Amino acid sequence: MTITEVRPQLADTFTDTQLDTPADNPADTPTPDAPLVDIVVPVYNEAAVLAGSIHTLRNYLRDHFPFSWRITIADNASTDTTWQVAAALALTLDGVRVIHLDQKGRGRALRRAWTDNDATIVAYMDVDLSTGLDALLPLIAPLVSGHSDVAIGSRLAPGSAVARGPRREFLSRTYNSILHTVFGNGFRDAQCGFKAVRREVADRLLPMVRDNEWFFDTELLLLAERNGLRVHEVPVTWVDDPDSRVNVAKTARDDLKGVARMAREFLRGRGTTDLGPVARTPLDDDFGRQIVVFAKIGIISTLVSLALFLWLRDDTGAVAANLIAVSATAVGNTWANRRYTFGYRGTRGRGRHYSGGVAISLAGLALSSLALANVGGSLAQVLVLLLTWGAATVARFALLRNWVFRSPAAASDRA
Ligand SMILES: Nc1nc2c(ncn2[C@@H]2O[C@H](COP(=O)(O)OP(=O)(O)O)[C@@H](O)[C@H]2O)c(=O)[nH]1
Ligand SMILES: [Mg+2]
Repeated sequence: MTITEVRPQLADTFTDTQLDTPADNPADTPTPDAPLVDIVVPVYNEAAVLAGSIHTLRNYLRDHFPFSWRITIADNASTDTTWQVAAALALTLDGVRVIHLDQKGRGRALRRAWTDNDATIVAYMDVDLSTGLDALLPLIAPLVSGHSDVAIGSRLAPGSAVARGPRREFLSRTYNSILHTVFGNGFRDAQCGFKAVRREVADRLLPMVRDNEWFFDTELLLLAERNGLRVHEVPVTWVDDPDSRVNVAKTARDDLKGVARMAREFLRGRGTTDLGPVARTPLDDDFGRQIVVFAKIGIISTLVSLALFLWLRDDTGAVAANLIAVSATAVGNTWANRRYTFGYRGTRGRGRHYSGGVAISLAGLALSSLALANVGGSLAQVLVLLLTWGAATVARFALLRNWVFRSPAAASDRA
């Protein structure tokens, strides 16, 4: 793709009702004027700052941004003069348009503005311009090049510079730690009001996103990662604007409910979709990574099994203690290898994976039981166990890799 300076000529102003007619749905009828990037500015009762921010953003885009662009102001249900200000801006400024929704909710506004869109990349930023605009190009460029699918500003990534109050800082860090603990996600800041996504990716993911308010962002990111998409994180300079539309207590409650809902969905194997041509193709062979991750998981489950064995041996006898110790880690070991070593997340192939993994554990168990039955003495038993478990582990890796999780899995299988 060449980088050209294309000034958008669109200044369409349309309302919610108009958007519902197919002729007004630009996603269905791409126009030659379709910009590469559409930056949505969601607003709710922002009459005081809207014009200033749109001018600043527009001047920045005109003077510093190498791709073609459009600004979409997305107003829901403002009760001040936001709509009038927005409509006037759209009428007088090239490259600025406005949409209106009757119902509140920032997620709802983004969903609508991103769906009814003919741009290749859809983005959004908060109207208070808390994020320094110099982060915009690093946000968009990895999506233009195809390197990433989703890009987010981050106030918690190394290199970011953040000025905000202790309460917001604490809540943000706590929330993101909870996310990380529950989902093991790779992104650090789910809530920065500065994000972009390839529209073809948005088209696949948005129908799965249920939230229409503040949890919308988190849900989108979790779903992106779950479906094997790449999320690019850009450290930002953030100067907080204390004027806020957020009801912190309610939003925190809703966020926690959202986390619980997503955790339940993921545990049930849901949250994956057929990404079609948008899916990332897995590498043919990532043996080195697989074996190191497998070894880490193996060490943890061996330590757990060994502790159980030593704890139970005097009461149950060595053979029974071995049976319990190995059985106790068989399922967890298979779960971890399925997820981390071989990268499967959804339900597809799950039955086969678990029965294969557990069958291999049982074969290892038979081997170690036989050996145990023939030795006495505490040290000898531990040595025999480590040897037989070790041999079983080598066989386990070979069997998992070449049989149970035959690699490379098709992208849709991994999902
Ligand atoms: N369209 C729309 N935008 C909203 C809504 N609520 C908040 N916003 C916008 O979302 C952005 C972030 O809101 P803000 O109050 O600055 O959030 P904070 O920075 O987390 O305190 C601003 O541009 C708001 O105008 C809403 O219900 N609908
Ligand atoms: Mg703000």
